[in-house]
Amino acid sequence: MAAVHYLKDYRTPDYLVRQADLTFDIGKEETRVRSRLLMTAQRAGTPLVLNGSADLLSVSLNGRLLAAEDYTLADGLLTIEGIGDESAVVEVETVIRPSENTTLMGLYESGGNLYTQCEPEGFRKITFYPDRPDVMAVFSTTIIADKTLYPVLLSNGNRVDGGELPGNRHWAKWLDPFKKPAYLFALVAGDLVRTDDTFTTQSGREVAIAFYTRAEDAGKVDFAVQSLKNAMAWDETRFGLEYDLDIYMVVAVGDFNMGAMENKGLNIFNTKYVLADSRTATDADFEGVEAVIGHEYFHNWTGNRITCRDWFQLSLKEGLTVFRDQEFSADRASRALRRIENVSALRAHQFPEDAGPTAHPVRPESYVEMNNFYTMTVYEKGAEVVRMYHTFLGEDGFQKGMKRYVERHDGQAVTCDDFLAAMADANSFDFNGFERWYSQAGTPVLDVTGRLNEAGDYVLTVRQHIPDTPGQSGKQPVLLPLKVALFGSEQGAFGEKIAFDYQGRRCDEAVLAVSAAEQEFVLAGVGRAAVPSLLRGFSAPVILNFAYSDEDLAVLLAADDDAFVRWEAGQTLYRRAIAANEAALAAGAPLPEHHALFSAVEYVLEADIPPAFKALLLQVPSESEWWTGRRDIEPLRVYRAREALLDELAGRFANEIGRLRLLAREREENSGLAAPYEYHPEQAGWRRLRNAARALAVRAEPKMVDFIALEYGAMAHNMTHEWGMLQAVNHSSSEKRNQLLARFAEKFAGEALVMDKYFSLIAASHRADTPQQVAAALRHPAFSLKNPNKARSLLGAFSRNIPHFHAADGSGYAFLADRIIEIDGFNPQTAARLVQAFNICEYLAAGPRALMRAQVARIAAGPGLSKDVGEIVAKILES
Ligand code: B3K
Ligand code: ZN
Repeated sequence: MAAVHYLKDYRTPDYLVRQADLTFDIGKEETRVRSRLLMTAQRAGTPLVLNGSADLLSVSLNGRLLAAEDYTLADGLLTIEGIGDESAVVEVETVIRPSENTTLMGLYESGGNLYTQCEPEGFRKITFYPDRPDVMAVFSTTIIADKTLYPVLLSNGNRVDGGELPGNRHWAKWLDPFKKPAYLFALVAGDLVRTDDTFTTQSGREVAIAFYTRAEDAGKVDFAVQSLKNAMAWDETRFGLEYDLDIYMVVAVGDFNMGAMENKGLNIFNTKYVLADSRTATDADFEGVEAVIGHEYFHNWTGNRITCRDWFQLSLKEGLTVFRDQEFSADRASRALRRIENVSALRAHQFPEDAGPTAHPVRPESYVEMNNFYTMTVYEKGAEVVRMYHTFLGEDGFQKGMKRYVERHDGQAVTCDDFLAAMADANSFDFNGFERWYSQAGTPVLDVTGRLNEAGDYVLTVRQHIPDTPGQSGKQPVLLPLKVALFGSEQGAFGEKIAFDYQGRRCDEAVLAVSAAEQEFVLAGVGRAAVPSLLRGFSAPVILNFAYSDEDLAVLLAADDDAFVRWEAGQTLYRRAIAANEAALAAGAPLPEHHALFSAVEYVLEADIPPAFKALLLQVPSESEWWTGRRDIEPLRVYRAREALLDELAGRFANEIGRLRLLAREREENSGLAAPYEYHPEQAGWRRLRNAARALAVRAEPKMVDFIALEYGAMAHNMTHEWGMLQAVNHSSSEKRNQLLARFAEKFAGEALVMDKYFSLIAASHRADTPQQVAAALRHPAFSLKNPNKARSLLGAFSRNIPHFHAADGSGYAFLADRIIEIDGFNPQTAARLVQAFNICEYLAAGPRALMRAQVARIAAGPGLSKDVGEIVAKILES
């Protein structure tokens, strides 16, 4: 059994590292790493323990080479007893083989170049070190390598020295003056092309910006460079935080386990989040680049200067930094839309996680493999927790709290409690009950009722409960902000915002502090019928139930000035319609008419609503969002219920949708912008609407596929269009669909990121022959399971393809299980992500549950099971 790490076992480190001097001697097959650590004891007489799994060549202590009996080496720990002194110089020499490292953690090779990934515990694969975030040291890094193979030698901080060596070799020395934990260490060596820019900080310092890519990708970094400059300026104006080194480097690599990594001064990025031009990237991809570039930059303060005491505190930096990147994107463009997109993603992915076998608090209490805790809960729910401080305190109060946090903790490794204390102290705000957001898993449920009392006050009753999750029951209510307003529903006052008195103030919106299991809030002096607008802006990450009538929802959809509540009114109608269809399918009855939804959709199609928002209003909740929290799920029935609804809407509104499609096309093409097919938020909105309308049009009229095949060539100069067209035809059984996809694959054969899109289209198709096409894709020359982007594109998309993944004979489950077992053999982290498609197991109806369980059990019983995948499948099987 793999070891479990517990938060309650935290102890401050026995030794600190003051200074770490590293030398990497890079050879063709092997890299030798020498490390010289200046350590100081924090507890007298304790043994010195270093983490490491590299091949150890030698250890010396205070200049004396240790003999084998002077230390022990077992289970990844190097232990030296009886140090005695307060400070010690430890020198360690290791040898590593980056080209054999398929885990993409530690130092590894990709396309002949070398890259590192150390968070959370990759540094120990390079050398022996106290590999924990509360040990912060000043690092210098010297890199020696062949000049031809590795002309570029990079590490954290500023380059301080370098030179030539005999035998066509050269060296460079980097010094990072800011102390940091080992997880922020980075090294890159290889043949890369540099794109330069500069940024002048608010205090007038000039910072060099350098983006490194393969030569053929250099033309695709301009948007990312500009995004970085925007992010640097934004962090100064909104947070008062300035960059601190002389240079900021970003390196793009095609083989990467996640999105990007915030290593001090030397970010390493998945190519997906750096490279973007309108020929190969969709508008959504551009937005992803902007967000991730911002995210990694913002970590410089929230993560790097102030880091986590231990990995249980991961959300301290991730939740806060996601909040910051969300705010950056919102300030750049379309705040209301960004909010809905964030909420939609949270509900589609984090809510299921919080209701499933791997549910864990924002601050987890235990882990087997830390990599399994880079989750939607730690990141996205964590960001919602930070947003709630903001909602309670307002922008000024929140910034006061941030200032206090930075003043108190710069240069330290701290906890989520420290963050809460800074927010509370700077504002003298009582956050009692808020701390439970960090310790309790599960999505709180609010059951709300409202009534007009005899005095003419509107009284809201709020009941709160938090469902049990694995290992946690009997939870306490949390403190949360419930933002509310009231709207008139009567003739003559339809959709008018109604003012009320709350806490001695006349207002048209209030933030209610919900903190008890049951509470009443009186919005006084209302005096007439009102529809409550609840959870405005999605003010807390909860499930809110209120028995709205269809008429109430129509009021909110048409008149609410809060985009989230407006959108949510539509979503509620969609959910009701899917539920009704599902019930009819279960009973073998004819599908019902959804009158309230039909009028709502009619309104949305015709009303003057910004295009991107209109597209979001036409978005029907996904299956996973719909079935979260339920049991005995019949995936295929939910799928059919949802598809039937989409077919019905597409058919019924075919004319309106057709008109909308033409309007969107015209508005996009005549938007008056100089470069009509480049990324621009306004044009992106029209393109999004156009793609949404096109998909519905093809659904209503399958023969449109022929028309699209004709139009395709003319439209194929912009990836958002290409993607929109291919998505629209992707489920078609016509041979034309295959031809279009083949043409796409041929055109972009040399573009790895576009080929990812091709593979995800193949795997997402509802066509009957998708399993065969997916099997063929595995053998495609551009495909490789070893590349995480490829594995995720094909297998991740397949695991979300309801009819095929949940095929009645269990073949979809077996197929995915086979691939996971294969991937687990070389990249456990990627395998552990993919295996979470099986999280739903226990919540399925008996038939599919048995089939899925058998596959999970087969994975669990495999001989080479990693602790990454092992931890997840154990939780699924225990649930
Ligand atoms: N901090 C990294 C994630 C590291 C993941 C390790 N499995 C990227 C980010 O959140 O910015
Ligand atoms: Zn992050």
